[in-house]
This record gives sequence, structure tokens and C-alpha cells, in this order.
Amino acid sequence: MSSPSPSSGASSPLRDARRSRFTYRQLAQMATYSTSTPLRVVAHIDLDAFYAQCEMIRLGVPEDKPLAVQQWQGLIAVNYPARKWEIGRHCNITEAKKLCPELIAQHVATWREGDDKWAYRDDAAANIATDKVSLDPYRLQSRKILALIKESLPKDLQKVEKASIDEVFLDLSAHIHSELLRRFPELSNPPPSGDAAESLPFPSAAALDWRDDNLVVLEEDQEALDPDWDDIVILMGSEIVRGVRAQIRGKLGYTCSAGIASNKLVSKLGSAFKKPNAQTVVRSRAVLPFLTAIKVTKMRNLGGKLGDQVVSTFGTESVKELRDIPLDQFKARLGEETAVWLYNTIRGIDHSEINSRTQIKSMLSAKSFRPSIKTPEQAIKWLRIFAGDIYSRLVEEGILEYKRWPRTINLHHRHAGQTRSKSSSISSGKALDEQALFTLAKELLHQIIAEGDVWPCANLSLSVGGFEEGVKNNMGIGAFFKKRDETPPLRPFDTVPESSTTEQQSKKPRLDKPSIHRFFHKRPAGDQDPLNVKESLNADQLQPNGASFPQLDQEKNNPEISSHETTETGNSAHFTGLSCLRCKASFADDMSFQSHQDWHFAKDIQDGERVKPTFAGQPAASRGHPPKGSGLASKRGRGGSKLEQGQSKLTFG
Ligand code: TTP
Ligand code: CA
Ligand code: CA
Repeated sequence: MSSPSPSSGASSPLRDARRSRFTYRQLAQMATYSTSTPLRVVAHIDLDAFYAQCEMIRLGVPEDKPLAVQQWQGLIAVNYPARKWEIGRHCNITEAKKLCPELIAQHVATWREGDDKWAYRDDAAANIATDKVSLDPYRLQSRKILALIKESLPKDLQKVEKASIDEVFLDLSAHIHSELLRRFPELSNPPPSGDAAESLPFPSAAALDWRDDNLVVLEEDQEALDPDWDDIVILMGSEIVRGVRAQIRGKLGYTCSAGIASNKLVSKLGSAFKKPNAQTVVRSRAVLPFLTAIKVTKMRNLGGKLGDQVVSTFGTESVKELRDIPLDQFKARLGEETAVWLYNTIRGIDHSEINSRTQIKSMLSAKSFRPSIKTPEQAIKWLRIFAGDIYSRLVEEGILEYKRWPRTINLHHRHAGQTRSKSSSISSGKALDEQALFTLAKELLHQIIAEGDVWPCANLSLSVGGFEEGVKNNMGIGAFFKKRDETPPLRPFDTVPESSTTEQQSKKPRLDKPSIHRFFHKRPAGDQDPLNVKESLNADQLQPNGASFPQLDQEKNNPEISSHETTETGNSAHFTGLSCLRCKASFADDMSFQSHQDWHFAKDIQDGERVKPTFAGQPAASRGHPPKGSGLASKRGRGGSKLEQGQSKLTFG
């Protein structure tokens, strides 16, 4: 990392007689990734038009050519040259080609009934009935990018959270702390008074060189303030991020955009601020002006019903106007917990931590049938595809290396508005391979069929979960997982019926009592859906988290996972016309509407299989609560539960 200009002044930066706004303690807290130090530096990196870039690189398409990634008749990613033609995810392929006849439309790879490997196929778009989308090519690129990011940061001073298939959060605090002490050795001295609460010496007033970063424009009086340590650390963060982006570009060819700020909330808004191939720095003094320009409904977790409720209750979607409302008024209308969270969010306060654990909790592979399927033979063909899909993800997600494996397998079957689910445990004493998964899946299907009245079937989904760590009984992990081509002949496999339920979705409390609390429960440390959950959904890309994304795009989702049934009550009562009542997305045609319902269905199943840490069980810092002593510490008050009653399921935004 090159030296920033503060150290390049003729005089030592520490000779300034003024004192910094920051203390020795706050400086030291950087080394431990404290979420409450104001000197914290967090970056969010998001790949530009990710699937489109994957296809361009794979196919060697020149960078200025318009390209979109097609899924059936829809588009799921559009590169920046194509966006100039006003092509977006809202377009179907015909509309897009009309707008830009030279558009290169690449269909996603698919699994095909009867084949045992996904492939890029010229006729995929016409084969929605027999094909199932494979996102493996994008997962593979995603993994490479993640590995490179980790490589380009010091091994022992990195905290990286993969937040979705194309984005990561980095907590750069410890890295910057060590670099800061190297550049300014005086800072390593203990405070002269011996009191960690003592202010640091003021850094020199040398102008900081922000290179080509976007800086949020400030009022002149704010801009005139001399840079303090918070500015210097964020500048160093920006240098690091520039280096990481250059590596990704140089070694793998991808462009990405980044936001650098002091927390996840603001860094994520920052990365979306200017795209493509740009980075935006939001200095602490710029946070309030920066947020002022953003509508409340664009903020994380405020893109759905909660955002609407806030707008209708307080009569404004302006963050600035909402900031004029006292906390007590929020509490009276929203309940304690939501009020405090909202109050902080509109001020850019977020103490959630970067969660570097990227453990898979479950994986799901699913398909909706249009038309419905009518025989066990048809269902079994799909189960083979699901087993292959899940198995390749188990292997490719690094299960072999992580020494983790799933202990439960579930099959969901949908017929006449009713979902039946069967599950069994997976023995840890036997090899787990594709064939074994397939055998288990068939057993579950037979259990469902035995109950009668199961055809036609509109959706099937297979999932594995309950991941366990470590190697049991001194068996090498190789005994549990075999590579695809090493797969031994079919062997008997233990199935211990664990739970066997026939459930109408309407009986699920999880679905019937959507609540603000559930929303909080689902957001443990970092309040992101953990990467793995999304990936496992086979719909990670469907759900780029963060409310900074345009709601519609975000919610429209992938028509494939879409291929699923839906809704909380197990029928279509939640949908009116072509608009989704759960998340308000609207749809131009029946197909995309159905796809969207299907996505909710898959998501609900996935959610049901998650481990749900409770909000109360999380440390305050990881809940995005205000720092201790701010007077805003949240209690799990009644207000929150009150809201629960009337609050519909929050969308993932
Ligand atoms: P995004 O990061 O939301 O979008 P993007 O990378 O295509 O474009 P941007 O430059 O604006 O970040 O999503 C990442 C990938 O996830 C995207 O390339 C394709 C997939 N995706 C879907 O399949 N369906 C969706 O509705 C969305 C939003 C994304
Ligand atoms: Ca992206
Ligand atoms: Ca993204």
C-alpha cells in the first residue's frame, strides 16, 4: 500500500497541538474489529452486472458489446453497454431484442431431464418443461473472486463476509490499524496520561489524496474541517479496496464497484451509488448528507412492507424529514424495537458485525411443473437431477475441505394447493454421494405417494440441511463424500425416519405469523441472510440483500426457483391480479408472476429450514443496535410484539 499524503507533509503529522476527536481506546479497538469504534472501516464490494460479466468472460465477448443473460424468456442480468439501450431485467427477450437487435443473449446453463450434467444448450429457452437452471458456472466464478479477495488481504488481518453470490463485506479495521501504526509509529505510544480515554494527537492538516474515488459532496463548512483520523483511516481503506479491485480486474477480468464507510449499512449504499467500476467513499462527516439523498424505501430492510408502513405512518419517504421525528414518536407507532432500529438506520448507524463464517445451513433444489407432472416416473427423473445438483454443490462449496456434511434430507411435494413434506436423517456412518441422495429422495417420494391423492404434482423440491462438522469415528472425510466420477455402485443407505409430516402450509406458524420479530430473528450477526442460505437456495442471485437495490428488480427474482409454488397459505389468496401482496412486486405476464410466486415458495421452505438464532440471543453489537450509552439501547419491548400482529412478512430487502 502506498503512503497516503498525510504522512508526506514536511512536518510530522503528530506535531499539531490540537487534539483529535478520537481516543487511544477507539484507536486500539480497531485491532479487535470492535463494532462501536468510530474509526471502524468497512467496505462492500459488488460485481457489476455479475452473470453478464461471467458470460462475457467465458465467451470472450468484447467489453463494449451489449449482452444479457437470459432465463427462459426473461433476462436476469444485463451488462452496462446493453443498459444504454434501456434494456433491464424488466424486459423479456423479445422486447430487449427490439430495443437492441445486436444484443447478445446468452441463456443460462441448464440441467436436463435424463442428463447427469448441466450444460449450455442452444434450445434451453424452449425447454422450460424439461430443463432446470444451473447456477454452477456463476458460483464457480464467485468462489474464485472470493478466494482472490482473501488472497489479496493479509492473512491474519482480514474479516470477509460473502454476502451474496456477487458481493462481500470487508472489515478492514485491523488491517488499517496495523498499517496506521506502521506509518505513524508515534501512535503506538501509550497515552501520556495513561488514560485510554485521552484524545489522540491531531493528524497533520495535509490534504488527502482521494484519487478517483467518489466523495459525497459536503457543505463547505464541513469540507473545510481538517481531516481527523476517521478521514485518514477511511482513505487507507479506500486504497486497500482499490488494490483489491485491481487484482480482481487484472487476474480475473471482472469489474466491480465498492463502497467504503464505517459500517455495513452505509458501505452497501455506497457501492450502489456509482456503477460500474467505481468506488464511493462515505466519510463519517458525509453520512447524513449522503443518506439524505436516498429514499427511506431504498434502505436495507425498508424496501418492503415495513418501508411502506413507515412512509404511510409518517407521511414522507424522505430520510431527512424522518430524522426530524423524535424517537418517542417512532416508538409509539412502531414499537420499541423497530423504532430504535429505524431511528438508527436513517442516521446511518449500524453496529452489525462482519460475519466471516460462511457455513452452509441447507441446500435446496427445486422445480415447478408447467404443466404439472402426473406420474412417479416423471418425479423420479427430477429427483435424480436434484440429487446431482445438490451433490455437485456439496462438493463445489468445499464440503470436502470443510469437513461438514448434511444430516437431514427433505422432500416437499405440492399438489392441489397443498404441500406435503417428508424428511429423514442422513446417517453419518456411510458414504454420501449423488446416488445415495437420490435413493433417499426416492424413499421420501414413496412415502408421500403412499398417502394417496398426490397427482398431478405442481412442484417438487429436495433439500439437505442440519450440517455437522468434524470427522466421526476416525473416518476420513473421503469416506463420506466421493467425487462424482469415483461414485461407487449403488449401495444401501441408512434412512432413519426422523420427521414425517404432511403439512398444509397454512398450518405453519412461521408462515402464518409473519412478524417484525421474525425479520429480526433471521438476521443474526451482520443482519444479512448468511451467504450460504442464499446459495443453498439455488437462488442466491435472486436475492441480493440490502434494501439499496431497486425493489422490483430485487424481488422479481429468478424464474427458475420461481418454478415453485408459493405463499403462506398454500394457495394464491395472497396474490391479487399480477401483483404480489407479500412484497408488492408487479408482473406483466402470468409466467413471470407464477415464477415469482414460486420463488416465495422456495424461499419459505428455505427459511423454515434455517437455524434461527433469536434476536435476544445476539450480542447488541451484532443486532445493529446503538452503542451502549447512547440512550437508545433496545429492549425487546411489547411494542415490537404488537407490531408483529399487523406486520406482514418482511421482504428480504
Ligand atoms: P445484482 O448485484 O443485483 O445485479 P447485477 O450484478 O446484475 O448488476 P449491478 O451492476 O447493478 O450490481 O445481482 C447479481 C446477480 O444476481 C445478477 O447478475 C443476476 C442475479 N439476479 C437474478 O438472477 N435475479 C434478480 O432479480 C437479481 C436482482 C439478480
Ligand atoms: Ca452486482
Ligand atoms: Ca449484488
